[in-house]
Parts: sequence; C-alpha cells; structure tokens
Amino acid sequence: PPSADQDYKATLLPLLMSNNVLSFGTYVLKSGRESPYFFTSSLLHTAPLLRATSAAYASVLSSEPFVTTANGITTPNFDIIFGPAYKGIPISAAVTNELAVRDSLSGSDKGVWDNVSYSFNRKEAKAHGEGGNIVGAPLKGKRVVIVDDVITAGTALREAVGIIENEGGIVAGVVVLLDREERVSDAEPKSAVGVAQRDLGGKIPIRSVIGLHDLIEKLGDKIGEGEVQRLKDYRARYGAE
Ligand code: OMP
Repeated sequence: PPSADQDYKATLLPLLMSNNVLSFGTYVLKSGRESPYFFTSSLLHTAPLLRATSAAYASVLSSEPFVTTANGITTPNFDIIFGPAYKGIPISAAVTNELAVRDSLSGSDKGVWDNVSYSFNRKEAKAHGEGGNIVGAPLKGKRVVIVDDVITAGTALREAVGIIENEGGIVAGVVVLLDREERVSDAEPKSAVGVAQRDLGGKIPIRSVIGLHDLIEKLGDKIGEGEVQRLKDYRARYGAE
C-alpha cells in the first residue's frame, strides 16, 4: 500500500495542475533563470486547495523530527509557525488551524497543539500603535518553524531566518511546498536547501512536500515526454550537484 506521504502527493499534484498552481511553459524566475515550469502559490485561495495544501504541511509538521512521541504522547518541537510575508501568511494561519483540527477529529493527543501559534512579518515597519514588525506570537526565545511556498536559490529563506533571529527567535525547522532542487549559483553548486542546512548548523530539519524530482518521475502521463525532457534539461543546467 502507498505510504501516507505518497498518498497525499498522488492527490496533490493533479489538484495543483488542474488549478494552474503548477504550470508548464516559459517563465523567468527571481534568480533570472528561465524555467519550463512555475509554481504560483497565490492561486491557493479556494477551500479545496487550502485544505489539501495545509494537510500536506500538517502531515510533515506532525511527524518526526518536528514532533517527539513518547509513551503514545506527541509533543511538538516548536512553538511558532512563521509565514514570511506575503505568501507565507495564509499558510501559517491555515496550517496552525489544520494541526489542531486533525487532532480534535482523531480524538487522540487532545490539546497538544494548543500552545502552537502562528506569526508573520510585516513588509513595512509600523511606527504607531503597538509598533513592531511582527504580527501574531512574539518570537523572542521561541522555537520557530518557517513555512513557505517555494525554494529556488534560497534568498527568501535567508531573509526569513534573518527576521526571526533579529527578533530573538530560534529557527527550529523549515517546511516548503516545493523544493525546485536548484543550485544556489554557478559558483555555489550546492542546493539551496543544502546551503540553508549548513548555515543553520546542520541539525535543523528542512523538508519539502514536493520536489522537482517528483514532477520528472510522476507527470510523464499528464504533461507528455516533451515537457518532461524540458524539466530534465533544466535540471541539467540549474540542478544542484
Ligand atoms: P528563492 O528566494 O530564490 O529561493 O525563490 C523563492 C521565491 O521565488 C518564492 O518565494 C517565490 O516568490 C518565487 N517563485 C515562485 O513563486 N514560484 C516558482 O516556481 C519559482 C519562483 C522563483 O522566482 O524562483
């Protein structure tokens, strides 16, 4: 039987494609690379897409090493789910909710997620009112997991880590929906995830729901061999070593 992991991938990929969240063509990335595919997380605004994607993140965040299970009791190894502005914001709130909803449905581990909060940054600093650059739970001294949409060269992730550390938070992990599995640059052929892992001290979990390899391995029937070949050519040019 397929594992839970394969199971949600099998349903998520077609759903993302039929809603054009995952699309194939020619796109210019933030890094300047010309890509044969693009992931548009701003299209994840309907209930079915929000539910399917939050479930995927929640499934990662409710398993090891993001949680520890002892004597049948699961304990999260983080306090805050941080969504970098703007696209991480709805993800952070939806996933925080999803974790608690699943446990209330299963009846097990009641209340284990009650002390997990979401938090996100403002893009523009606020000088009046409560001030500050963070909305949601304060990060100081807390174990913070970053949830984001896509990692390519790792620029967005580095920014998020900087914000959290600046607030006195402790980066405790990262979950992205899509890891494009690309090298940081021609001078740094390691993957963005590999470099982030190294920069964070090696022990911090960084996980993705989907990787470029899934598209290459699983979408032949849906997009055709020509498109798959374009993905492989792209990987040969920009893929991590
Ligand atoms: P890096 O900062 O290079 O890791 O790129 C990640 C960001 O690129 C994402 O947060 C998006 O803003 C954007 N992006 C996508 O949204 N989808 C893609 O398929 C590719 C990119 C990108 O420009 O690399």
